[in-house]
Amino acid sequence: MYNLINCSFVPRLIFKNYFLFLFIVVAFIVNGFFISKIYAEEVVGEITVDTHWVVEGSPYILNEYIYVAPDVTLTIDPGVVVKSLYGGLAIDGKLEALGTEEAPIYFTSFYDDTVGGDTDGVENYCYYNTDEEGNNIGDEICETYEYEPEMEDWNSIIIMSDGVKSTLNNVISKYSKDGLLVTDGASVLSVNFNSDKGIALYGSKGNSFTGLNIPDIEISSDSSANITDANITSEDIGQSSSSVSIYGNSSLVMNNSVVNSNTSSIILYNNSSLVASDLSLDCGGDGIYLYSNSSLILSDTDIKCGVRGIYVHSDSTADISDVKVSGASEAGIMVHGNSGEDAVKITKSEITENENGFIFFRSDIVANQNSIHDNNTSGLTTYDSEQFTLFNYDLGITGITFGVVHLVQPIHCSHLICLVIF
Ligand SMILES: [Ca+2]
Ligand SMILES: [Ca+2]
Repeated sequence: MYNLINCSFVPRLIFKNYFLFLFIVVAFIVNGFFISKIYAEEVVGEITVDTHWVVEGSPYILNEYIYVAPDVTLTIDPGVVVKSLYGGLAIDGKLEALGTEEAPIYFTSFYDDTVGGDTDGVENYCYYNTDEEGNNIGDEICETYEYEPEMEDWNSIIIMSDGVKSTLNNVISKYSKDGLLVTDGASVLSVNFNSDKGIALYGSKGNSFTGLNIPDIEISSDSSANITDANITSEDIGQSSSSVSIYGNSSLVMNNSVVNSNTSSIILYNNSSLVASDLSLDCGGDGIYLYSNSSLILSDTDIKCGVRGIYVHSDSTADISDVKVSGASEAGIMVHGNSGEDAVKITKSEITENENGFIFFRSDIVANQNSIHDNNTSGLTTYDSEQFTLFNYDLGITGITFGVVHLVQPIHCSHLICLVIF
């Protein structure tokens, strides 16, 4: 059963006239005249009672923002296809998008023929060839044109119901303008969300995403999220400053995930935090860049980024262990201007094949059991007059500039000397 109270079979005037005509003609051709099956159901206006979208009513067509009122639940069954041109979903109630791995739910362009049938039909156009005087030559020539889907064909899914947790399971979103926005105290519990546009969490706490395939995510304005098994990959150059942005008193816990882009992987600032493990970061800018009272706890991570692997400054803190950092043109790890006691701890990590391995100044650091080796210009650079103690398993440090650095080999590194520099 499906609820028709808020639905209409009458396509709106938003369609061009020929489009409306084709819509009806194609529907009749495919379904036959007066066969009860609905070819495509357009949804208009507000949804004000609990509503259930089912496969039999699919694809559902949205050509404007469909508003789901407070205390109202829109439930979408596995396998349902939602197509849109210029429209979207604005959830002020609750969205229960309950796709399965076998039958995901699609949100896509009205022009997308690959799922939910050929909803847009084809455009027919006819013309004559003419001579130099403009006279028609020969018979009328008729051809058809197929509209192909493009990015930004429709708007977004906005979830904005204060205190309500919506579900997005096995949802595939394509060709939207703004992806998924969760805001105003709403939150999302999601398993397998796949989108060619990113996610924005704004004033949204307690989100959970397991199995996430998106180009970028922005977490801001007192938001929080837990992300596991994500692939955050963007092929667009310069689309955003980073793949993952966390700012404005926001926090992210991220595990077992991959972040790839031409820009920076993860940026956090303005009193924000990241707790992460088992990450693989491959990027053109900075791997993890934190500043302005932000904090990082990071373990079991491989960072291969073009400018800096990890960059910590402006009264931030970092606790880094079992991390490998390589490939940076400036520094594997750069730390400065963090006033807290033991502000930055780096243990059991390998910093190798960067231009400079580890650069620090005006920060209290604890670094031990690290391997800093085979960096191009220097293994270690500090501009401070204070004394630091670093315990290294590997003294393959090619340069130490300025400052007072106290390097001590642990006992079981017998092939290396104990080095003290003043
Ligand atoms: Ca098409
Ligand atoms: Ca078509």
